Amino acid sequence: MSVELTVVIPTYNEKDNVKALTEKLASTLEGVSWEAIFVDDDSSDGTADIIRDIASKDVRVRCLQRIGRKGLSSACIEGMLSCSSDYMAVMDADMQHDERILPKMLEALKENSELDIVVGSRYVEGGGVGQWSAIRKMISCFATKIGQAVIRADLKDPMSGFFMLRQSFFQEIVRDLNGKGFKILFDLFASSSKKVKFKEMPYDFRQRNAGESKLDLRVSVDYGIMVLDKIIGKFVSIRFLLFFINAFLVLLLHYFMLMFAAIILRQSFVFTQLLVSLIVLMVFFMFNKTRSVKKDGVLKFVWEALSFSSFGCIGVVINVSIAYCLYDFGLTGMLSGLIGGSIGSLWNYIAIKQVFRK
Ligand SMILES: Nc1nc2c(ncn2[C@@H]2O[C@H](COP(=O)(O)OP(=O)(O)O)[C@@H](O)[C@H]2O)c(=O)[nH]1
Ligand SMILES: [Mg+2]
Repeated sequence: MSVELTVVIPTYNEKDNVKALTEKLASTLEGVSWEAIFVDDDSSDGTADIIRDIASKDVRVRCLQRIGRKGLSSACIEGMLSCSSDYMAVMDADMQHDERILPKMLEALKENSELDIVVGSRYVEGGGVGQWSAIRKMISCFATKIGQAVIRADLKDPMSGFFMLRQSFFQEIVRDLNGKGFKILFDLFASSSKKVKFKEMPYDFRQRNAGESKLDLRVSVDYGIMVLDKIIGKFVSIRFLLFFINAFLVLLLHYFMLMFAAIILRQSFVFTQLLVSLIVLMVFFMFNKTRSVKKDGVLKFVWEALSFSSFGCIGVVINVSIAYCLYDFGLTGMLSGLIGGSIGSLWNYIAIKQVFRK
């Protein structure tokens, strides 16, 4: 019998949730021919081993383990690409999404062949966000408003991570997806060239079952970049624009700190340039780090900071040597410092990003 519904579940450090979720799926989807694909980004807590163990006893379960890659949206896309069923659902592993509405979502898609997608919604009558703090409610509301404005659809919950869609609709737009960050539903709507036909189905967002949320500042930054990409991406490459903004801000910081240090410290040119370059390197690291203490633990974070600094130090040596040569040649301290800083930043951007960005 062929599989009718695939449930794609992105996981990162969810070892205590996968078994319970599989059991819930099995009971709620009784009578449906389903499969579950867990897409795990090489969790450090052994989530993939647990999924494989479940899969060895239940043929409906599969583990798609990705090594060296990260990201909720791209995990969902790869999960969906790996299945051939007519209908696909995406949901979190932590039981915040109410699996009991899956059969109703499936029914809605089967009944109405015009529908592309059914969205599990917290913001329609009957839905809710549970016990969120006022600040999280505010941030979500803000992100929702921006999302609605960009996709120009009356979708009440464009930030939802819980939905079911038709394989044919996914195939139509998969090549246009951005695939970055957390907001896959927004990506689907914003990438579709035709008007998406959708229906929202209410559910109450539950408390996380076990483990910790991976939501952090990076998620908001990625969302901002994706929104920008959808608005102006047709005219100018966002990566190109970000490169320039990044380089400009680094140089501005370098310039002001150099000025400040020259006035306050009154040390030799080489010492000042070295100190400023190291501080700028650390600021650059904080903005570009891929690991977070919350998500990956202290050890991985410190390891990335150390390897980043060692790479960055090569840039600093290049930068200070060039700056010193120019200074010795007769250029002013500020100009020599800035030229050295620019070359050092270029090294940081190209070399470090190649090594650390995944
Ligand atoms: N594969 C993969 N899954 C992720 C990643 N980040 C988060 N997830 C999963 O995506 C789902 C939602 O993440 P969660 O931290 O609960 O976000 P929140 O509900 O907004 O707090 C969970 O099942 C996570 O395990 C990632 O980088 N890769
Ligand atoms: Mg969650």
